[in-house]
Amino acid sequence: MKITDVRTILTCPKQNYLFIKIMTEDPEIYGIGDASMNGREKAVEDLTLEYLRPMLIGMDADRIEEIWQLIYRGTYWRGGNIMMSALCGIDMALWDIKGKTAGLPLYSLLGGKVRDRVLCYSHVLGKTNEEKIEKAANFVQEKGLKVIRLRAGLPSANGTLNAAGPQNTPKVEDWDPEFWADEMTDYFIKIRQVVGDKVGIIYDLHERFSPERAIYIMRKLEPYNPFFIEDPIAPDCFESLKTVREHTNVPIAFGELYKSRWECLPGITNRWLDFIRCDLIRIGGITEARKIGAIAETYDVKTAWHGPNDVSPVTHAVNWHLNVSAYNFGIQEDGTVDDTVKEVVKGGPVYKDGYLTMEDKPGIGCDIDEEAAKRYPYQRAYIPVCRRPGDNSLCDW
Ligand code: CS2
Ligand code: MG
Repeated sequence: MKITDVRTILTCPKQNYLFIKIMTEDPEIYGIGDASMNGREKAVEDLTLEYLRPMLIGMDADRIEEIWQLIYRGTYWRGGNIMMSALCGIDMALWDIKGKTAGLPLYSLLGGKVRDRVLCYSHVLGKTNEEKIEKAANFVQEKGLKVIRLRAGLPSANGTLNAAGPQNTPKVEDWDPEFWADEMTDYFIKIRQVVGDKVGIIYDLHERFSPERAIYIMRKLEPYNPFFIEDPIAPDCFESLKTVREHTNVPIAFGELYKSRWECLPGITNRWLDFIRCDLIRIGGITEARKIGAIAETYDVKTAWHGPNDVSPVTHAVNWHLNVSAYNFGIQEDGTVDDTVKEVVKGGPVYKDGYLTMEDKPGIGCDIDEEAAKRYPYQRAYIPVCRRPGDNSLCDW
């Protein structure tokens, strides 16, 4: 079936999302993909419309692998976050078309279910530690979460969501990785005491620490049994990950900033990590996630695909299809879906008792209400930056 058009839908129902819609010769069959990249949405849109759209029109939508390779290798300047995000949106939309054409849900095309529902975790957010402690207790007792996630340093995730209005410069947050490590561990221990021993606690260190600070924190947390420690250090230096691995015993999840299969390789093949947690959008979609997942399975590494609120319910749905059909699934991060987002994006996983389920529909199972999307126009926004209060120097956010 020929591709007749590639369109974009850029909208901000609480957070900027960039969707890609691929139309086919059959007016009833189109595909939806997510190409959202927090803080750089317009750049991805421009690449898609100016360069990728003309070359895709007229191609056979069935040839997903061919199109993936054409965009990745055929550009010569391969990879990078902008290109991989556009490639992901296109890849998801093509898988959606394939599922709709076959009349099968995506998970069925991926080999069928190996589990009925998907274990998930949610973010404990709040402005003060007291608020977060109360939230953690509520998540476990009222909502039935089996695993919760804390994050180092940030009072809340408000800085990453941008419906508050257009910005001209990134928000600055105070942060001192050298001096605030003990606060990180005290907070974890308090939460452990409140939720008890049976609940899994994930700690997202958000690439914020040097290897030696990360090792210090992780060693202190070893007796409190973290489910995993997420992204303790920046992703750039593989030797640093090796060093952290060699000096601590807690499970490590890593990789939300990776943007290719090859960046994932050293951590997986050397077993410097236990959970690979790339963002599907950044690594090029379903086609690439399957390959990374298969390499991980070979090395006894589990998946924990990135799933914050700044990926849309379309990516959450794709994560779900991958999780339900992969033997080496570990856990899924669950973003809270705001009511305004639900106005724009229809479908996606549903939370119940610590797990995610999804209704059977052909393809990915999501659609965009384009009229609703127009009611929430794009607003320029930036991911915040961190500076040390002492000398105002920049550090990893
Ligand atoms: C975080 C993300 O979900 C996570 O684990 O690391 O919320 C991250 O901060 C955002 O995706 C940045 O846009
Ligand atoms: Mg993270």
